[in-house]
Amino acid sequence: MSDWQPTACILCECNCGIEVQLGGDDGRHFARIRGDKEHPASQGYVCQKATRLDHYQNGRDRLTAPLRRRDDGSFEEIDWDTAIREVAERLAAVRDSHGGDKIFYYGGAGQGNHLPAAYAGATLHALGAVFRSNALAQEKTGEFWVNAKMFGAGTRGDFENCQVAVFLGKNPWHSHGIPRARVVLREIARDPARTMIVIDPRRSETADLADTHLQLKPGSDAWLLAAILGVLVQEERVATAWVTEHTVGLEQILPLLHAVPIADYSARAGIEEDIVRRVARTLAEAESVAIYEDLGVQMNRNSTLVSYLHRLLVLLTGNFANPGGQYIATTLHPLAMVAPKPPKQTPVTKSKVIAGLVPCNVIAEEILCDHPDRFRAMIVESSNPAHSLADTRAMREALESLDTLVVIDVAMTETAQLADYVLPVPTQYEKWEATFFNFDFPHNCFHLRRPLLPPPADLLTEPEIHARLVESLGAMPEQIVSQLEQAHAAGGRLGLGAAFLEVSAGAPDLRWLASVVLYRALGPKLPDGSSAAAALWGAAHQCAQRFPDSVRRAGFDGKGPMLGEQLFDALLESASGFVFSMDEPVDSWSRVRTHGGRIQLALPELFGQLEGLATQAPPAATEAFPFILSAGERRAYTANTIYRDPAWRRRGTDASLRINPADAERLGVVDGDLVRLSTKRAAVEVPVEASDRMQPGHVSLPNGTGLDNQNPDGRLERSGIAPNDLTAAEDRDFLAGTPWHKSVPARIETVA
Ligand SMILES: Nc1nc2c(c(=O)[nH]1)N[C@H]1C(S)=C(S)[C@@H](COP(=O)(O)OP(=O)(O)OC[C@H]3O[C@@H](n4cnc5c(=O)[nH]c(N)nc54)[C@H](O)[C@@H]3O)O[C@H]1N2
Ligand SMILES: Nc1nc2c(c(=O)[nH]1)N[C@H]1C(S)=C(S)[C@@H](COP(=O)(O)OP(=O)(O)OC[C@H]3O[C@@H](n4cnc5c(=O)[nH]c(N)nc54)[C@H](O)[C@@H]3O)O[C@H]1N2
Ligand code: SF4
Ligand SMILES: [Mo]
Repeated sequence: MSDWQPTACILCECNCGIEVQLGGDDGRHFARIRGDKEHPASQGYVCQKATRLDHYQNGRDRLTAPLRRRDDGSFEEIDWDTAIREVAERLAAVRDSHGGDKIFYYGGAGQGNHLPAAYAGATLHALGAVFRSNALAQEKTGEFWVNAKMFGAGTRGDFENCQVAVFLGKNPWHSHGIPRARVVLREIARDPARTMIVIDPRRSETADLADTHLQLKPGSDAWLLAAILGVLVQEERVATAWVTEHTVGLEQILPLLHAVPIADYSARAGIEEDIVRRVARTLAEAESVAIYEDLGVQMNRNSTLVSYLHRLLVLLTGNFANPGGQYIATTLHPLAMVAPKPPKQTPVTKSKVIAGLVPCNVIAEEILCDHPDRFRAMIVESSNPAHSLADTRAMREALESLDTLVVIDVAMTETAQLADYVLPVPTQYEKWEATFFNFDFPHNCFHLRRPLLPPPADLLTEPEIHARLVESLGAMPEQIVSQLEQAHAAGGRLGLGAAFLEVSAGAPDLRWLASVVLYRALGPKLPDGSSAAAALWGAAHQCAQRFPDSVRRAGFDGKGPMLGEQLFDALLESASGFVFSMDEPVDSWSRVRTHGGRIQLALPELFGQLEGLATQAPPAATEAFPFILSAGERRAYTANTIYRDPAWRRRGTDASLRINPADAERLGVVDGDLVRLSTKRAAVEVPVEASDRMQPGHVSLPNGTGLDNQNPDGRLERSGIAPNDLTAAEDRDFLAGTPWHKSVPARIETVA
């Protein structure tokens, strides 16, 4: 067996540091995996899912050569030169006859690999493509919109240090999202001076540890949060001095919150008024409160409103830029793709484009029509929208109707099966990779991972694919590349930096092509084949310029451009990741970008929805659909569609429909029985599992199940339920367009 090699788990945004020993017959298997104690964020922590990573590295449906679809629908292998040339020609033809804005880009990153997104912007620019999206636009765009309006930046809660922790539609025990989640949760639960509040219709594993579990009715969060805010205002518990000093707009929201009927809204959420009042007082009196909202509310009714009410709770109790409250993190590389800005609205449905992203729930509609501005071609990279987006039937139909679909992936996914060209890449353990999910506080970390083993075949990395596509499209500024090479030969990276600034002045487009230009000019000079890190060089300099004090506190002392150089060196050399910045809570103030550094409390775009709660009701049982289905729960053995082999899931019940025991009894079903689960969109058969975690009337399906694996004879075989067969794209937030997956009206019938 080989030595332990450091890398990271790629299954969730935490990207815990791990160490791997290779072994097996061919030396290509992950024989042993353990947490990496040297990793500055995870410190040796891992959850049970990471030990199965061989199911990814040596996974089902692996691609080993570029594929082209034949007229009869089957695929044939082609060489890379043909693949790159034909993909470039087909996309250029769409651009030339219909305009580059008809080419739509989806993905660019998964839970563990964000370098594709750092390079893909260059391809988009070369094609004149502007519209793009990814999974963030089916979960986080409502939250992004609210944060942008209120703070001009993203906020996170400091759960290591908070006195009161609130998890709102978030189950960190299984889904993580904060480093060393289970350790942090246990610490809060054990400490009598700290309080944990969980808002979840299900008694989640996190709720087991909570001091207070608000087991509300599914989809009723807006009423509950409005009631809590109503208490703060009506009992005069608002941190008025703090709010007056730091925010604007209080006078606009006070009347709305004075008008909230607390008893009525508490009842609509299914929570006793006394408990709602007690929770509001706990939040008002706490030294610090950190709140984490996630899919339970973001994929649900009134989601953007809930994101807003969440921020009002934080702010009316003065919990921003205080120790243990919310903060704005430093960034080494932005999460958003570096690409030309799209228009504010989508071409066909005129939906709001937030953070540069088209709402996922309108993508099929933007394709399946005869509108002259419809999307006609698509590049999908590191994503599986034919499985992960709402309404799979419509999504598949849309993908099939495209003039050209190009998929860049490691595996033959449900989306790749529909492609015209499939471009295979090395796994995340066969190349240099990194993620931009770096939001930690007070110390923020970055981890550039080294390859553990070479790819099994002639595969190109994403940076190489994008560089070649740009070249094939004739858009690579070759002269600038050679100027930069010469500058590097004469003056190293500092010389290259000076030359880059000089040429940028005369070439405004260069910023969009910078990644591939640096990949060609600087990449080959970087150590150990780390050319994919070239795009991070500029990012390290920007980080040093934007956050010099935080970077210095992390132990870097260079002057001028040397600070950025030091950061980049540390990035290349720290095989287990490194701390690039060290913050103080007050640093968040310098990152607020609204109203002269004051936070904007009033978002009039949402006032109508807030007032509208009075005349609406949370989703309720009807005769046709007596159950509310949450389609896509994170469980012990789910991991999006990153693991394609169902055998990785050793606990079979992780793929079943969970139902309250009394409901199961009423239906006359026991664990393992198949039931017919119907929504307005479709019906499927699924095994049930009775669970007292579920409240009566609420049922839950896992996420990531129901993949179509290829059998050795080429036939596809489905295992489990694909949740988006059951969901409908039109059930979405009025503002952000995010789906209502967590409260789908459903019916359950027994099957013979
Ligand atoms: N094990 C595992 N971990 C993962 C992933 C995975 O696939 N598997 N995926 C990762 C990704 S991509 C993401 S985005 C995160 C998501 O992480 P989470 O958002 O924590 O995951 P979910 O289980 O989808 O939803 C969280 C909770 O919302 C609750 N919920 C359902 N309906 C409602 C409601 O009406 N109101 C409220 N308040 N809560 C409700 C559910 O009962 C559930 O406990 O997880 C990440 N981590
Ligand atoms: N109904 C319902 N639907 C949901 C959810 C839900 O809760 N309910 N959750 C949603 C959420 S929050 C998310 S984030 C999405 C996730 O859905 P997607 O964003 O579509 O992505 P993943 O399922 O994470 O799949 C990642 C893809 O990347 C590929 N891949 C792995 N490594 C590499 C690599 O190195 N390079 C390239 N190019 N590709 C690679 C994998 O083979 C896989 O195809 O699912 C969403 N869908
Ligand atoms: S928390 Fe678990 S799934 Fe997430 S990165 Fe760490 S080991 Fe992987
Ligand atoms: Mo996600």
